[in-house]
Amino acid sequence: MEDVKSSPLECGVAGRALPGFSESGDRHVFQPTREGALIAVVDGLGHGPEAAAAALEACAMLESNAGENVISLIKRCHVGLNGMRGVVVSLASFNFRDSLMTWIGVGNVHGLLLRLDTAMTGGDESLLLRPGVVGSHLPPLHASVLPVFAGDSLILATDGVQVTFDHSYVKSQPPRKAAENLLAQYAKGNDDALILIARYNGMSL
Ligand SMILES: [Mn+2]
Repeated sequence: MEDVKSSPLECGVAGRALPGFSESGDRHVFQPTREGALIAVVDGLGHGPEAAAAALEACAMLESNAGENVISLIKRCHVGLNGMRGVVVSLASFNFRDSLMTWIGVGNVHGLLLRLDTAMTGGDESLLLRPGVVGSHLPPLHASVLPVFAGDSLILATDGVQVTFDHSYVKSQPPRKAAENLLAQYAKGNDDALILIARYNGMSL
């Protein structure tokens, strides 16, 4: 008999550029690391090609250094974006063996960890966002470390998405489908928009 192993982290993304523009300044990263995976959502300030170029540059730096600490990653992007548009970014680094997530947000990329079992785990968690712009002015950097449990979902969404949606909906849908449906329903239409949903499945034996 063959074992069916599910991936420890299942990621679904939906995004769209501001109508009239071909490139979105909202980008994401889903990069495996030695210990787990790095997830990021980046929003280049404004919209159009310059916003997209800055966001792509930030994502490239995050992808090639994904195993670094999230605070080091923010600093690296801050220095690397010198001379370009700034970006706002939220990062989450997963350690699968220890079932831990370390997250940090600079600017206004909304972050929520939706618990499958709120009674057992103490409830949903919101990412504390510190005002600032990576590449322009950084706030004091503090990251939080949280335990994650199988079935928990991480939601990251840019400010082009109205984030007042019914989060319980996310639990009943595969991540990609949930992201697509939420974007279709809640994209504001006056900015680039991106929503990422990552479901933690844990390490199956
Ligand atoms: Mn935006």
